[in-house]
Amino acid sequence: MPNAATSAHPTETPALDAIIIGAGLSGMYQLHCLRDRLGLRAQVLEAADGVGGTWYWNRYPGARCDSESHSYCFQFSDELLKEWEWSERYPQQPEILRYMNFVADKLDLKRDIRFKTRVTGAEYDAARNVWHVSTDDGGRFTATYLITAVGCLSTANVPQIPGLESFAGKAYHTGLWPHEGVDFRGKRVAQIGTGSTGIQAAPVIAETAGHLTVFQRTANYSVPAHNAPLSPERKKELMDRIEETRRVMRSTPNGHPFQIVDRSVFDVSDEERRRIYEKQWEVGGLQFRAAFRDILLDKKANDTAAEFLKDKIRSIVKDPKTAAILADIDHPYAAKRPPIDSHYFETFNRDNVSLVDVRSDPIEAVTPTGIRLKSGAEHAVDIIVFATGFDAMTGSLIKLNIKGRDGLPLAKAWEAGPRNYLGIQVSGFPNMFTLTGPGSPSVLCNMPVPIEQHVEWVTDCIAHMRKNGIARIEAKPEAMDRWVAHVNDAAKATLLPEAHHSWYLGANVPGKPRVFMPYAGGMARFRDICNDVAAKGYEGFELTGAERQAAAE
Ligand code: NA7
Repeated sequence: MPNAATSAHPTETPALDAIIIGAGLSGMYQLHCLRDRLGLRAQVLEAADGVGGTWYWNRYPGARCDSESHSYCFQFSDELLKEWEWSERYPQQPEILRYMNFVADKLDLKRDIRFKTRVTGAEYDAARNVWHVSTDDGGRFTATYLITAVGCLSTANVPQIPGLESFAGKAYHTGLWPHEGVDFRGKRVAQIGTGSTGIQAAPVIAETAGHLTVFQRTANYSVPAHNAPLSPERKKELMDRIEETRRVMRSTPNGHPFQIVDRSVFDVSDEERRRIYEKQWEVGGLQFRAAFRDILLDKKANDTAAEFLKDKIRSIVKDPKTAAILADIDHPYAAKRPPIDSHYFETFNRDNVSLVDVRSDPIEAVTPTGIRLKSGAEHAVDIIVFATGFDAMTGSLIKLNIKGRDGLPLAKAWEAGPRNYLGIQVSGFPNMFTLTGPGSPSVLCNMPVPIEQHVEWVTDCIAHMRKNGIARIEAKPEAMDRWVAHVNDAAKATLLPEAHHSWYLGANVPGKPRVFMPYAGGMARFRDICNDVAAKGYEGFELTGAERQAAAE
């Protein structure tokens, strides 16, 4: 059968079974599952001119994954795993993009992805029980299922600083980086933001910039990544242990290939704890937080890790004033997404790097020649790099301009923060699935793990519907209420909500409701809950058969 939407950008297309928005990891795998496993007519719509999702856009200097390469890939296919070889412990953005193209080509996905096509609206048509989707090039698509695969971190957050439009130099957001790169040689560069991105970018920018000034609002912890090329022996070892790695990734709360050690910070002496932290520091990466089970559960336990890490900053950074500003961290370790780095703190020992504390002296304006602070201090710069993060988790969904039953906009349904069931479905939006949506573990995990779980659950759900003549699935409002309460309780059982300015809470975007968005109850537990819901005949969802639907219309 000819594919519904490969003909050159028609204004009307024949009905599809599914429209998938986004060609990152989740959209690609969802296409493969629906098309190649269930035999459905599925179409991916993608704004970029290539696959990759967040890895297509985030091409900033130093962009690298914080998950170890052997775990940051699809696990569903042995063939894909065996044919691909990672070169480093943590993969760099170009290598990840190559991997994603390898998968897309291997599974022959690109013929069903319409690139350079941005979705501008989606509306549920109750009479026909279909979704109508419109795109920026005048395209109109109709499908039974609407699946959003837009990622959690894809809507750039550029702060509305007065005077920005008057800046005579160049300004870039890290998440919308020019493909041709940016030449920093001899330039005075301002970097605003010290989250995971800023911490990766600063050391690389500093290598070529004339001068780099880092504007820090919230000081941050970071643990060295100890990135290195993978030796042939290590590659072999990783391949030999593939089954074990998979088992660990499926059983841990955050989908990483390491276990959290089952001991309390207070089970060991101060001296022993220090030795353990030193060892974890040498191991490097996100594994640092796995040293004890209570680091993210008990403030006193967390303080021991926090103090260790602040001491490290003070011992690395030579200028005591700069060290004090960097170590003046106001939240528990890992309550915000914990960055990992390659020589971040060491970068402040370079002659061409300086730090400005914009917590005590906030940015007031961008001028034609640079950045002015509240105190009146001016920093003349040629380039501004906004490493200021994203309108995370909900931003990209709301931007799609989705309207459910009776024209209800998703933006309205989520006015007070995201409300859904299992992170996947919103009452009033039948047959719409939001992959790794708010309320699912997503960003608290090594992303390919929650992506595979959500995609497979949706695939099984759609297969069940088709087998049993179910025309419509929709989360029940009361199931949604219970889930939102459970997501809140899971967050409250941890220290995560204590980072008041975190993007997990939506606090980085002015006016965004403060709701803890990801599910903190752990990936393994979430998987069990989702499986249980399915086993109980999709408990908490309203399933409507084709006949009942016809009778009601
Ligand atoms: P983050 O983690 O949201 O970090 C953004 C940084 O930018 C953070 O330091 C912010 O300070 C700072 N920021 C944001 N707006 C401003 C303004 N107006 N003035 C000064 N500083 C500002 O984004 P990342 O891109 O680093 O990381 C996102 C995720 O991508 C990461 O966690 C990984 O999962 C991958 P704040 O902390 O808000 O005071």
